[in-house]
Amino acid sequence: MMTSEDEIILHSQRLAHVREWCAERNACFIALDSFAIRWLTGFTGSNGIVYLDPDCQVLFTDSRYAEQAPVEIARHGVDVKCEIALDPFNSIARLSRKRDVHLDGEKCSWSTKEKIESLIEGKVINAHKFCQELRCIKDNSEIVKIRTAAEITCMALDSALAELNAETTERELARNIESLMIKHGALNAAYPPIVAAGTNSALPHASPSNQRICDTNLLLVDVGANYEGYCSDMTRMIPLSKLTQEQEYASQMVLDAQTKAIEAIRPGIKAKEIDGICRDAISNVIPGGEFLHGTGHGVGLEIHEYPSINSRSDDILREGMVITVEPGIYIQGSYGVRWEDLLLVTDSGVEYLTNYEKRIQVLDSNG
Ligand SMILES: [Mn+2]
Repeated sequence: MMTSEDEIILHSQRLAHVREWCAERNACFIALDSFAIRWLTGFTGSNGIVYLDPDCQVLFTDSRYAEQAPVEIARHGVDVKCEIALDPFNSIARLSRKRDVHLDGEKCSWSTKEKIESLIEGKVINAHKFCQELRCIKDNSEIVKIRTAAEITCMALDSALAELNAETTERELARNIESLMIKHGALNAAYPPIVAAGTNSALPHASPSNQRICDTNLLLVDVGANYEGYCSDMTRMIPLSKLTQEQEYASQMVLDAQTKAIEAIRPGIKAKEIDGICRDAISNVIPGGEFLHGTGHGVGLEIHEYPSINSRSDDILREGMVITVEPGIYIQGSYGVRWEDLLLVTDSGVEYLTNYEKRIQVLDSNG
């Protein structure tokens, strides 16, 4: 895979940005998780640590990646020093001198924290908020990848549904969607697809079962592809045969709530306001129907990233964020409805990254 000129500049800029942040507080920064490491350096291996301070940038990894790591780093145009080390913490302690070491506390095990603390002279400081903010505004190369992941998802869902027959089970459809995504260029599914027919749709995170889909009248599909590390996320309701009046009403109400919330999105709006619009629009519209989760989340290298769109969130939406809006109503033991789209926050509103049809009801047999 070729790396564009833009991307080469981007990775160097990202590293420079974090090192400037270090310089401002005379501190060091380490990235321990593969997502942050990939974002900073382009290295895609499963094990490594990126160490940054105002004067130095090092990627530590193990001998399995002795060949891959320098190649990937060079391809992304960053002059990170690559060191193969079984135990990099002594080196990190030496490099850090008396400075504090900042890291993402959400990505660091307790034992790793204790180990670093025992070796360094400075303190270990949780820089979780800084790490979240680093990646929440997507640059052009990231948006292109996320948009491609979304397009692949839509193509795969379309083909998989066209092949649906009376025998197809939830598990088979989930598998078919996944393999079609790979056929269309995805690395894999961004998360295990949720394929929930009939009563299973009442569970927001149902595991696909051996139930035959066409024995039921409605299907919930929550799928996303991973394209070059970047995720997409989308949920569609598929009417299989005539929905009951209540199901049709629930589906329409959730879709209307989603549309209304999306129309309100603009830079500067509070995430909790978007959540409130959905919650106000769908609470108590169906007897026994509950909205069991938050309205949405950021998407990028990880399927769930900053910001969070729920009633407890203090996050503010900003231009360049990629987020989901996914209200749902679930009636225990009966059925559930959720509509989810992936959206890019623009300077004045949003751009839909998932463009897949939304059909509430099956076409009348005589119409
Ligand atoms: Mn989602």
